[in-house]
Amino acid sequence: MADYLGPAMPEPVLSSYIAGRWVEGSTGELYPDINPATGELLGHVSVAGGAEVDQAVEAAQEAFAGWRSVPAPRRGEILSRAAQLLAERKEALARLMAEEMGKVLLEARGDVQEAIDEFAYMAGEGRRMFGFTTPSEMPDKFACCVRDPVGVVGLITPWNFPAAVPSWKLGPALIAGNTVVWKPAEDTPRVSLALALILEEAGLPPGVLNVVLGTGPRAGAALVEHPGVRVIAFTGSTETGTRIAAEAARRGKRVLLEMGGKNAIAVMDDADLDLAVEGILWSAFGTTGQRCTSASRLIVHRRVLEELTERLVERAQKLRLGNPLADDTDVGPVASRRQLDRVHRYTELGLAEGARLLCGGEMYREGECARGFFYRPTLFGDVRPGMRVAREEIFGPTAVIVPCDSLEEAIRINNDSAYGLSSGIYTRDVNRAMRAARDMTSGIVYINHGTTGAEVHLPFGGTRSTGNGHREAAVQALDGFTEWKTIYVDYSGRLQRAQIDTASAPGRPGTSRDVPGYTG
Ligand code: UN1
Repeated sequence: MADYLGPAMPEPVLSSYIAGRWVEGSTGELYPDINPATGELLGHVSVAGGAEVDQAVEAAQEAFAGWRSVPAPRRGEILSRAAQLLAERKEALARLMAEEMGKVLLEARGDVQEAIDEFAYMAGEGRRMFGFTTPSEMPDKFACCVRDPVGVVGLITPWNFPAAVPSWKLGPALIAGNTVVWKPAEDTPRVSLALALILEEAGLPPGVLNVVLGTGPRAGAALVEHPGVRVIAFTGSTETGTRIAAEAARRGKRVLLEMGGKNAIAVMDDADLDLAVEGILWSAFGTTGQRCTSASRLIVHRRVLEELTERLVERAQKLRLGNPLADDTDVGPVASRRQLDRVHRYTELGLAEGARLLCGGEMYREGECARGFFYRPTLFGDVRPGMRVAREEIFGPTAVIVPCDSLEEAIRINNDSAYGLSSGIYTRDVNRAMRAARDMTSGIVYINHGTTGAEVHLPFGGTRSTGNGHREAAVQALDGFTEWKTIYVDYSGRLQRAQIDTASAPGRPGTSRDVPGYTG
């Protein structure tokens, strides 16, 4: 761990990292960094406030001119090196992540791998960053469009994907030539600092990426309000995202939002049930149900309802809860006491709403899990689409089964949601599959696959309250972090008036001007 944070890291109290230096929080407060599997104290965080945000924005502003002028392919080389360093340290970083937020090692490795993929992909963008050229309506005039960085961007990221999700924002922001102030989640300060230090080791000049460790209400709010920050990119709850959007609108900022989900998997009566069971377990209980893309609604055709339910319950009960660092652990803890309480409140709500608890529904405190924040994988049956457990994001190992009678009904239930991130459907009928792909109105649709597992070179994001129209990852992510600049080059050597001197268009009535080669 110390290797990661560098010899100068003032462990066990973690500080913000601004312009290449450790900066203690001026609030004078500390909060504990806790291992959710064991309850063990990993250290403390020195809480940054508005003063550190000001300092970080200033550092990013100072670094901007230099970073912007580094050719994009060179910036790409730095990202490429970062990808390489991450690959070399994948195991150690994954362990750090498992310790800090409880993701099982297999998935923590996947999280780091996604960051590796994203940096490698965005490194290539440094040699593309395509704009376009198009003919001018005037003779002897050239027209093209290029992407420009916007300036200082503010990133606010969640604890559930502490490497992958930040990389989706850092990759495009940095390759495009922006400088960054990043406020990572309170629960994952170590992984965040480790990632930032790797980028610096790869060659990022000081001040290009600044990490502010603070709370949402203080550091996050200060970042959103800061006049020097042009773009805010946020992943987190819909409630916070909506507040950020309102504040950003008042200040004329661009805001990129990636918020909640209530993702559904539909299972038709012709589905391969073996495959569906595997996909559902992985999507509902993988990452302890704490992915934005986790499946928390299962829309099941009545003809296979009984069989599928039985098989799911049997398998869910066999999932092994335990230390995320152990190879045979299937499900780790939820990330914090706060999350644990939230998940349990939804169990109580489901029971109160009249849903049938099929398995789970309680905390798990046996053996090595005694002191951690573990919750048994939970399934509810007899759920109607209108129940709150079928409508609200729980963000934990809980899925509800909603019966349906047809493909059309499954699609209708899927779409009738405040959210629209990811949907899946299991069917062997290609016609049904294609109709679902066409009519499911989420940002991502999987055929014969669960709802998780997005790849970095395809756009990621959702419809309705999941987002605000932007996409992360893939080339589309550049749209959030760049301004289009249109460049006209007039090489005629005389005044040419667009829209006025229309004689250059044969057959078009207008002012006759001396157009070489044209005698109209
Ligand atoms: C998230 O939960 O915020 O598709 C991201 C997936 C992962 C990313 C999830 N590749 O589930």
